[in-house]
Amino acid sequence: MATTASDVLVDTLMDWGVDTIFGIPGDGINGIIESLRQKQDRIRFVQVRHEEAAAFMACAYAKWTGRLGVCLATSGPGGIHLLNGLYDAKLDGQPVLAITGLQFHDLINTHTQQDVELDKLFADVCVYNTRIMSPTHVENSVGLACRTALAYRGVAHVTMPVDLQSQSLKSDSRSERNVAHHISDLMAEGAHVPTDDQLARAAAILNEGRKIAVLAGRGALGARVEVEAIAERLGAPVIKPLLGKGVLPDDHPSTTGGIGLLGTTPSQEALEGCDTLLIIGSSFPYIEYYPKPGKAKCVQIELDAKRVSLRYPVDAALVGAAARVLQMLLPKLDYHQDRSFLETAQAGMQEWRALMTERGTRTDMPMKPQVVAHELNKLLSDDAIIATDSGTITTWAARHIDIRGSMMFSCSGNLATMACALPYANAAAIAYPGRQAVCFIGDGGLSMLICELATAVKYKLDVKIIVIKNNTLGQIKWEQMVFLGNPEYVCDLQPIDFATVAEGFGVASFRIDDPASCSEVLRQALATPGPVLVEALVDPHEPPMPPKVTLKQAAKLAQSLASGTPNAGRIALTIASDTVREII
Ligand SMILES: Cc1ncc(C[n+]2csc(CCOP(=O)(O)OP(=O)(O)O)c2C)c(N)n1
Ligand SMILES: [Mg+2]
Repeated sequence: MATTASDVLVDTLMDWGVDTIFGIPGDGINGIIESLRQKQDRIRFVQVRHEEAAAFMACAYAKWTGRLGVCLATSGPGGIHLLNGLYDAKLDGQPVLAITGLQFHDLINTHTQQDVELDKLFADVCVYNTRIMSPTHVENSVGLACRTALAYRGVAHVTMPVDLQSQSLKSDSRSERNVAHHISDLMAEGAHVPTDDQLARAAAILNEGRKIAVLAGRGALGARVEVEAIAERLGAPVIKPLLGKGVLPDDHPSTTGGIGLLGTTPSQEALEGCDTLLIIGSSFPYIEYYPKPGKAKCVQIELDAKRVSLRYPVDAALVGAAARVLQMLLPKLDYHQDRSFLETAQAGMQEWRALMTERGTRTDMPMKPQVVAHELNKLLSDDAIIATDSGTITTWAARHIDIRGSMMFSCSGNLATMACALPYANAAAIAYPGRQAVCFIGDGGLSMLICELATAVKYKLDVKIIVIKNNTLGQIKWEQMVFLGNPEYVCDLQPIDFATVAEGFGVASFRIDDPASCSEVLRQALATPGPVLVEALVDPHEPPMPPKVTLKQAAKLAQSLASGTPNAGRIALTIASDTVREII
């Protein structure tokens, strides 16, 4: 049988270690699908129900495994659907290859059907982006696409005219310069080690620091031992931006947990009070939470040189992978005898944990959303993989789900898109069968890609979906009120009976609306094999309180309540009773 251009494509992917592709077939990629059919014993195609989910799954597969994630979509609409997931990968720095179909090579740009030049459309999202011109152009361009996505931690895209896909390699005339097999699949990783001078300068700053705070983000995942060691040496609290939640277990004595609107008060106070800041693998985007420029000396460890001093004026920068650089830096650091800055943070964390327990154990009806996250946390395995979505649910997950053991946690960090959590959890279940894969999501987010319940059923994925049903786009409701002082508008959602919908998909389902039975229902749900959905009906008026409420925020909220927010009385009462309980 003649080798086709698509065969070369699939063989090249396999040479690069790709064993899974997420997508939906279509008439613009039938040649590629045929090659995948023939090689299905060596590379699996996971069929989703919306191409956006395929791109989210490719991104999540890369996040969970550290490998290249790959998605495939047909010409025109299929490719267009990928975009949001591809931007998620771009913004969170994940290696993803998108493969799409293009119209017949001699009809492009003639108003033919599905005539969308996807390479032009994807220009902004890609680190590598090409239109395949002939079967002999496949091996070198696809190899380079894989290499570039991995080397630059970004999105690569190849699009192939539909007629080329089935053309045999022999039928094509190879240009003279394109010598057959002139590339290999050897992936070389740059060593990126700082010089002795750079290390000495960084060490001097850290040795002089009296109140040192560490900000450890997603670039520090996998450097747990080294982060623990440096925190211990410096007597420094470790603050974890959300994508770095897995860097240290949440009960570790050095960590003050998350930062930002969904973070903890001790993290915010550590950043406000430090005289020295050590940033490890983080581009945490909320600049207002960093110390005021010039207030603290700053050392940054960062893989990507262009991100040095991105959010804070840095005094010493060490470019390289977190674990390796920390190993080089550690021997140069003195043990800090004065532990008072850390001890203040630890005392703050005790209070914070008591507050979270208070918020997570309330018996009020309607049930508080924190109760669900709090009870779920107690039941999760130490190797669970947790995906969460964008909304108030991000705050509940960030604060009430604790990292233990080898747990992993992710969400759409920098794009902060809704709808990713179910594809992320499905990808986790595919990558790690046998581990608990949990999707913690809002009713708005789930309804956007609810079709992916079918993917979970089709592949018998062991995913547990916890949908927090408040019948509103909660996060936006609070933003309208607290940031702008406006009355809430167009956030209410038409209620969906998710438990019944899930049954229609063939997903086992449970309902909770009472804190008294919350733990037991969650326990049953987690113990049920295969895909399971738990619909948790919660109080829509429970606010995601920032770690410290500013006067401006309080004034805006009052303004919003006074100027016609629906249910203003209920909201005021909820906030007042929360505050009174917490003070008592
Ligand atoms: C694709 C997309 N559309 C809109 C937004 C803006 N947005 C952020 S959070 C949010 C509300 C999420 O609602 P839901 O999923 O119900 O969670 P809740 O806030 O109620 O917990 C919206 C609309 C977004 N981040 N992504
Ligand atoms: Mg909601």
